[in-house]
Amino acid sequence: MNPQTVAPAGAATRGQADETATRAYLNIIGGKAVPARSSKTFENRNPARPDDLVGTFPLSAAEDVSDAVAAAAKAYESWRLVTAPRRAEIIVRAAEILRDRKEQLARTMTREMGKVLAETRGDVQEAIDMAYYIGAEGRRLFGVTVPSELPNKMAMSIRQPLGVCGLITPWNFPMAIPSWKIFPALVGGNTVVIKPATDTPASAHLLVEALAEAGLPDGVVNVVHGSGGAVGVPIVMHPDVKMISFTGSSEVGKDIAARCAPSLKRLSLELGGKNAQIVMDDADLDLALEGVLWGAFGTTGQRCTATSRLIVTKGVREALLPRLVDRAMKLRLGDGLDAAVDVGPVVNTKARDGIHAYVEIGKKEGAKLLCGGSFAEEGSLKAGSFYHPTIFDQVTPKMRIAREEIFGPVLAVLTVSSLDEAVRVLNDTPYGLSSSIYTRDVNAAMRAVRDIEAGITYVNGPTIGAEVQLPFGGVKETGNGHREGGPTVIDAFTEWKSVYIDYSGKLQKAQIDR
Ligand code: UN1
Repeated sequence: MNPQTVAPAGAATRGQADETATRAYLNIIGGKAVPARSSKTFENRNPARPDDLVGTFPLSAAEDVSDAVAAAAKAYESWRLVTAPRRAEIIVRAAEILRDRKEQLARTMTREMGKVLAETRGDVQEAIDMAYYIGAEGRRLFGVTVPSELPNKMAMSIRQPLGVCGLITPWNFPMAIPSWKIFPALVGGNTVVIKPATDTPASAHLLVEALAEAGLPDGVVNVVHGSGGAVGVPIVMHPDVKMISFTGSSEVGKDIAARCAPSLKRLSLELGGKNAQIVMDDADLDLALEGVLWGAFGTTGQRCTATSRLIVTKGVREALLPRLVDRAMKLRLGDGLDAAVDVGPVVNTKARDGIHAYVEIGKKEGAKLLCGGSFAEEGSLKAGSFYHPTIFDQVTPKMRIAREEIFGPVLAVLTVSSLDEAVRVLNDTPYGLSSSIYTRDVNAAMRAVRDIEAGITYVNGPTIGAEVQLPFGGVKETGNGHREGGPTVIDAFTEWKSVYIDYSGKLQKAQIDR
């Protein structure tokens, strides 16, 4: 091993502005940049142009996780005693660094996972927003003070850190989602071991380098690169990791939950979605059209919040569908670094195969393919993992393409006769993350807000675009009741302690002295 000091990392990250540069990334453990103990590495390539090697990363294993957890546990002893406002100041400084470096970070992100530059700028912005939001939390971290039933006695509750938090993050929001977890963990006084997705290891790494540059003490955040099986599982199973926060598929989430169950380890899960946009007869159809195009095909359909079902009433379907198909077919596919491109590649060829398998399932189930349904291989697209925006009509609620998360540019259209039926169909999946209704009828909108089973409901907006200051998460198999974002994220990353201070000078007995 040849450890190098991580901070300051400005020179290394500035190198990323060169869109052909390849960087050899290392793990970050105890403030040092270190290779995997095995010295093995893996590559991260651009899904639009696989000859573009973005970086090489350590292919780590359980022994590297042990080193990282030991560093985080050591750092916890002093980090927990740094006051919350001082912890928050470091997060705010990191926000300033990210803001100054936004363009180059966005470009690296487009290279590593494909989404278009406007969206990767948004992803970095979401991390900046979260840093400022959570930065202010450093001077709140509210507890409650309440009256005691006994005289001369004070009763209050305070928040305490948990210890070492293990964070496992996905590739579709490579900086935003790590920021949703790292910043609240830090402001709460915890230390962190993070395993970023192997498809997008650079963005989370650069985020942690910004924190180091902002003055975060060594060992407070440690990055271990590698696969879910070799790195994620040892993080989950490590007895010194007190809490796990995971965003990804419901299948993996359930596996993690089972692994946490024997020790009752705290676990915050953000999992799958099968989000729907309802369009009622009285909707502004121009607006609904823009909404569904953005919700279904933005991020190439690879958001947890993506619109994967369009539920239309009979009165508007004939007016809406031809226009939707026409616009979907006109979306320009290509390298997300090109400003003229609307839709980038899907994250890798395995994901593209999985999307295509669902399209075949949809056809077999009897749904009618209106557009797309194939790999996009025209001209320069051939080298990358591109998929044509796809729309299925005549989908029924029991079809697999109406129920299962596809995580790609595939939209299923279901037709209904009433608001009640629309809400029933919307609710008829195992998931409950995001949802939307387009209507001009305030009564219909309010009933939808009341009756839809989802963590997020938009009125006259698409299913995507959550803001950091509101709770983010879902019901049913989308999660386990925690919320990221908003004040609620603090609950996931802190433990309540109730404190009673008796200044009566005598033994007082609650419930008995009365
Ligand atoms: C995700 O897809 O996991 O609400 C996150 C949105 C984004 C975050 C999506 N702000 O669409």
